[in-house]
Amino acid sequence: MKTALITGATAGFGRASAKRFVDGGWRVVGTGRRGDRLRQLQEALGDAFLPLEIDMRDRAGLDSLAQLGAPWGQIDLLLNNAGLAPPTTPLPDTDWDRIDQVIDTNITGLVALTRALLPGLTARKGHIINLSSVAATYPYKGGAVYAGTKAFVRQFSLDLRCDLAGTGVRVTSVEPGMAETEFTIVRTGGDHEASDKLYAGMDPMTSEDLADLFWWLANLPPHLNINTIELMPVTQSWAGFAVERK
Ligand code: NDP
Ligand code: 8X3
Repeated sequence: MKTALITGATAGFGRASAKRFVDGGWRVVGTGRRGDRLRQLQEALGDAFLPLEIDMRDRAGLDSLAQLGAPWGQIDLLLNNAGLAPPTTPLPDTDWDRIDQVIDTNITGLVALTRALLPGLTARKGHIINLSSVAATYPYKGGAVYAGTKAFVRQFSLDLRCDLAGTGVRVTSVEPGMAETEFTIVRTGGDHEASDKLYAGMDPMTSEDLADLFWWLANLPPHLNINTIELMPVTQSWAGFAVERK
């Protein structure tokens, strides 16, 4: 029986992935800050799911994940999924605490957890799937901090592969476009109307779409590494450059 550690299992991609992997016969350790959500998930998924209330900004909490005993500590897949975005307001108008929280969660927490788990993942020839975004590649107004963190995640993933050459550990950067989760509700500080409007009539990707992708990646033959994978709903594509005219 294989084991996945999924960060951010209380909502969106992470929650759907916990279900997908438990349904597929894996053991799943799921983390997040909302303990009530984690407990609900354990009630739904049963003994194959271990809920651990851990904030990605709590270094000691992240380190404790490397000390889990067997079988939960025998991690084959680290799904670095937890993440969030600050509002798309101009940078000087964006609250510093929101910016700090995003950088700390999306970058520092992800690196700290990966570093803590690498010895075990190396011993087991495991797999690391990191959540980047299309925002890492395509700039948009108000995206600077969020997109910057996701560009970091993409490059971190690629460079980590160099360090891991010869170990058999796989690393994949997943770069999704628009998927309807709690992402925009969190980004806007709880504005459900803004979130509904953003996804209205455009058939966005779902958390289950992403969970299926992670499942596929995790079950590829061990000689194969998908370095990066970018995906969007069919209804999403690119706009042109912004040009100033006199
Ligand atoms: P959701 O807001 O639905 O879920 C985010 C998850 O991250 C929650 O479980 C939340 O748990 C967890 N999380 C956030 N901050 C922390 C923290 N400090 N400590 C622990 N857990 C934390 O968003 P998505 O499912 O959409 O996002 C998942 C990932 O996918 C993110 O990295 C996001 O940037 C990325 N992504 C999302 C896209 C989209 O369109 N939805 C597109 C591209 C990438 P809790 O609040 O309980 O702590
Ligand atoms: C989330 C997708 O396009 O809102 O990573 O930045 S986007």
